Amino acid sequence: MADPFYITTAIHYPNGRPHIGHAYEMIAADAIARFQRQAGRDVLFQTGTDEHGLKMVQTARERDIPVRDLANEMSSYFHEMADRLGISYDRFIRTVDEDHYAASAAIWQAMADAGDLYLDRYEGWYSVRDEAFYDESELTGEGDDRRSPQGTPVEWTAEETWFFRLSKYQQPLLDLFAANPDFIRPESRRNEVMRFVEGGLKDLSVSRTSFDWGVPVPGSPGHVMYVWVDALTNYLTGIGYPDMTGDKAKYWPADIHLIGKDIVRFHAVYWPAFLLSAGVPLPKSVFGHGFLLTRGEKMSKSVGNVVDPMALADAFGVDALRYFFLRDVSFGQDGSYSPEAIVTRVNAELANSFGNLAQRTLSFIAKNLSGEFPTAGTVHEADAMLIEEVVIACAGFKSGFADLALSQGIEAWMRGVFACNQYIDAQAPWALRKTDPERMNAVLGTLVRAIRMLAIAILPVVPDSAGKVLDQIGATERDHAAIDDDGWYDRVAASDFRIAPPAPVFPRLELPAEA
Ligand code: ME8
Repeated sequence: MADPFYITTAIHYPNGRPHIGHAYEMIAADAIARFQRQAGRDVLFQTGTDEHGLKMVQTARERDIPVRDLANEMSSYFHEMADRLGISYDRFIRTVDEDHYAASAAIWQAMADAGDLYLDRYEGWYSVRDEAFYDESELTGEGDDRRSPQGTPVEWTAEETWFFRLSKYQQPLLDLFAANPDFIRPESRRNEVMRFVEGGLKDLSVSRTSFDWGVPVPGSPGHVMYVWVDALTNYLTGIGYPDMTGDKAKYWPADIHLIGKDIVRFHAVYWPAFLLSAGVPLPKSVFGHGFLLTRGEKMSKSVGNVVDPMALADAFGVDALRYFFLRDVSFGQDGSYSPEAIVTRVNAELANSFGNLAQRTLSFIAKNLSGEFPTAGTVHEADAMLIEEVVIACAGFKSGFADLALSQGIEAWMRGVFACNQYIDAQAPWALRKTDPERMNAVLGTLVRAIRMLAIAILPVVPDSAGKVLDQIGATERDHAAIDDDGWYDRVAASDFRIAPPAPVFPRLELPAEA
């Protein structure tokens, strides 16, 4: 039985249309999910929308529409975006789903049964934009200009709410971090969270009475759950909680909760505390990726630099966008996006390097060998050396992706592509056609082998285009075991498969006129 692997993205607030940060997170999670499937893991991949809370209520009020209509409309844009970007999710969860209400009620009940919930009066600062409570000491600014650590406005709230005994979990959480250095990654986020917990934890207000757009608190009319309680529970809804014996239960504990750096506290402090209280095993790791900036600046509606990911996909193509994000941004750190940067990166590495390698090689075989794989030839040491470099490049990709060092993984892969291009220039098969056809055969065979390995390795990043290259050479097996399958070449060569004149797979990008 394949080893289960459960990866989740944050669920996104559908109070507006998706932006590039949302797209980035989905793409990164998707690449990891695809990679783990190739490695033979039995993957469950969940993404979706986080539809409750005051921010949704207020946005609906501003637009003068029912909040449910806002949620339905906006959630559908996230769902469409996921499909457009080739996100291979198993479930697109919405927190209005019926089973999610059941899971949220169950975790609430389990925390209540543990004696961790009590009624009291909450008075303090709340940021609607962050959907977060803050301690006075965390705020900056004065009077009406008080701001959260994320720079969002805060308002004073006072109401009767349920409290969760978060303070009780301070030491258990510190023990957890000490025993599992990889629970929070990257390291910088881990340090931040440790400092926060060491500073002392106050009990957390976990219900609201001033609005009703949320999951009702069991047995407490007038209270809805604080949006983060139900939001975090989506990860358990996805595996069928509270039934821990059903067909999806094997995926728990989750392997990776992939989220952005601004919500690490919720995932690395509140969530494990809720789970400890409810007696549910803890996820294995939380990874806080960085933020994407537009030309180095924070995206904001008022600055007018919020980028529509669908427009980018239309302008450059989905795979180009995926490649750029995963290659250009060092995973875990902030990254910057600009049309020029996408065009430069994608043209240099995909169009001019890998694309050109495949295109030159395959069209030459289609034209000069009627598409047949050459079987005999004069082998030189350079051939084995190239294959060795490609094997190392694929291994570098794999170890990068296994460690969530995505950009380094792709960089290692690129070294394999460069090695192929050096080889093709040095061996010059086009010239050998007349002078030494036997040597030409060996060179072309080596290149086809190398192209196949590189295309399989890069599939998680550019699934559509790398898939097309593999189609062009009749390579149907695409998991990691296939990379090492030495017999593949001879089997296809012996079959009646022929390489047809290939359509270019990685087009050269142009800067859009308005960019
Ligand atoms: O926080 N670059 O939802 P959200 C990269 N509903 N990532 C970004 C980003 C940017 N510029 N801006 C936001 C929420 N993100 C909650 C999550 S999970 C149980 C509930 C990331 O729509 C952000 O860090 O505000 C988060 O991981 C995700 O997008 C959704 O943000």
